[in-house]
Amino acid sequence: MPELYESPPTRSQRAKWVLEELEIEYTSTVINLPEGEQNSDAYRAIQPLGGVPAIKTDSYTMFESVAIVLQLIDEHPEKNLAPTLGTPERASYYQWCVFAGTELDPAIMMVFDNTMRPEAQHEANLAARGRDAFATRADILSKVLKKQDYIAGSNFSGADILIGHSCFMAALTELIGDYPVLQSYYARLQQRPAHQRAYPDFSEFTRTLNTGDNSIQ
Ligand SMILES: N[C@@H](CCC(=O)N[C@@H](CS)C(=O)NCC(=O)O)C(=O)O
Repeated sequence: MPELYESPPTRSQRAKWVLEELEIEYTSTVINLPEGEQNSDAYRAIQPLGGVPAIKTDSYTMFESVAIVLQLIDEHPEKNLAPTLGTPERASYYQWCVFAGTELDPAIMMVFDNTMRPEAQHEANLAARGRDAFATRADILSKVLKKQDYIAGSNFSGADILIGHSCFMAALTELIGDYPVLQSYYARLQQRPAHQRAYPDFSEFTRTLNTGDNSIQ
């Protein structure tokens, strides 16, 4: 049975969401980030950067939220969470999966780090740069999602799990409000039972974010 290393609510939610969508039984180890558990030698042997998520299966250990989602979906082709290999739809799927990790995450995290991280020095100019970067990317996504329900076409796929988590982070950082198309897309994703299992009510966490009682990284 796979073991998920997680710290809710972080990018480990992507791995949890895909496990839930694929109906894979798994066990979970919570890495307490505020307590620094990610820096233990034991965890660094699993994830050398000390981040979450990571996953350990009978045959491999891996990290990187985007890669974990892609790998688990490939192991369960019967669940149809990725378009057929070699098709134009598959090209779009790869594009948006990578876009989530390389374009959306850095923009959103720049805003998060400079507005919400309790222990950090906040730099207003960096927050503004993050907002600008997010705006450009949100416009690109909105143009696509105006024409179709899901980011890689008419069917839900792993790309929606990856971009959907970015929408969660964009909601947390109050970035999504200016993008109604993105908001209704995210609302559609939130209706999925697997999403609801992976993203329980995090409002208590959000409430304590600025008090320093909690931390997300
Ligand atoms: N690119 C990595 C980023 C992983 C990452 O930085 N995760 C954050 C939580 S969202 C973390 O664990 N930070 C703790 C730390 O780096 O000490 C992924 O997508 O899995």
